[in-house]
Amino acid sequence: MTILEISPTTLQLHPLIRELADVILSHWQQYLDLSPYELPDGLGYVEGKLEGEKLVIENRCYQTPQFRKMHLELAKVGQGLDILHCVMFPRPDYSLPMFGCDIVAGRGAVSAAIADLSPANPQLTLSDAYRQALSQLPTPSFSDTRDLPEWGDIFSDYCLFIRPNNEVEETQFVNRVGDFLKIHCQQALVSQTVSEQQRILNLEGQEYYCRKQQQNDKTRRVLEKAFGEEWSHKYMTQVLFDLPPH
Ligand code: BLA
Repeated sequence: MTILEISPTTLQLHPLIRELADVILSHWQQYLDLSPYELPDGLGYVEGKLEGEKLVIENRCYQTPQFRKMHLELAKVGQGLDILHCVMFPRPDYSLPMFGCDIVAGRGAVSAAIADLSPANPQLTLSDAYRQALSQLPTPSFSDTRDLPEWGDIFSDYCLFIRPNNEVEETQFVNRVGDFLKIHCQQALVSQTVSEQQRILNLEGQEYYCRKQQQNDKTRRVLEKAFGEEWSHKYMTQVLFDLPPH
């Protein structure tokens, strides 16, 4: 097992983002055999200006035998907007869903907290093993659930999309994402490689997922204001949601 030094963030972030980042990194370290993954063109740490405010992005990225790329991004826009973004891209030789998570906190309050294990196959279905494990989890209750955007057909029935209203709900969110990660890591460790035919279907599923995520105008707008159109297009298609190589 490789021991990787994971440095704590230097950014001042909303406590929910800090807690969730810790939960994600500790699950990765506890369950998986991490090696570094280099993002293209020194895109590990970037700074830009959004309407005169500094946008700072810190990336951590790893790979394992089952995952091509596990990306955790923490971003801060001036004093007003903190963002956590995380995606685990499975290697297409394994039939595993995509873990994805996004938290957006503006001026102290979290406006969006979303987490899912999203199917990555043309049928858009989770395997029986995942359904079985997910259905055993306690049912959370949140006062403010939000509607998915129109590109959101990629998300599973288990997708959480909420605006947490207090610390109890924030803790419930973090715990449930921890449950998702534990199930995902445990399933990944026992998963077997698939046939070439299934591998192609898994690739198609991941491509569909990425193309849909690339349609998120809210993410694009934040990036474009700070870094311009060309840079943002490259960042969304090569760093956040790059298509897996064939
Ligand atoms: C929403 N994402 C948002 C919003 C912003 C960002 C500002 C709007 C918040 C709100 O409506 O309250 C911004 N997110 C970012 C930026 C980055 C980012 C700048 O990750 C990166 C630098 N997005 C993801 C992943 C998922 C995701 C992995 O990156 C899900 C697994 C979902 N974000 C997601 C969804 C919305 C959102 C579904 C709501 C979009 C909408 O309502 O139109």
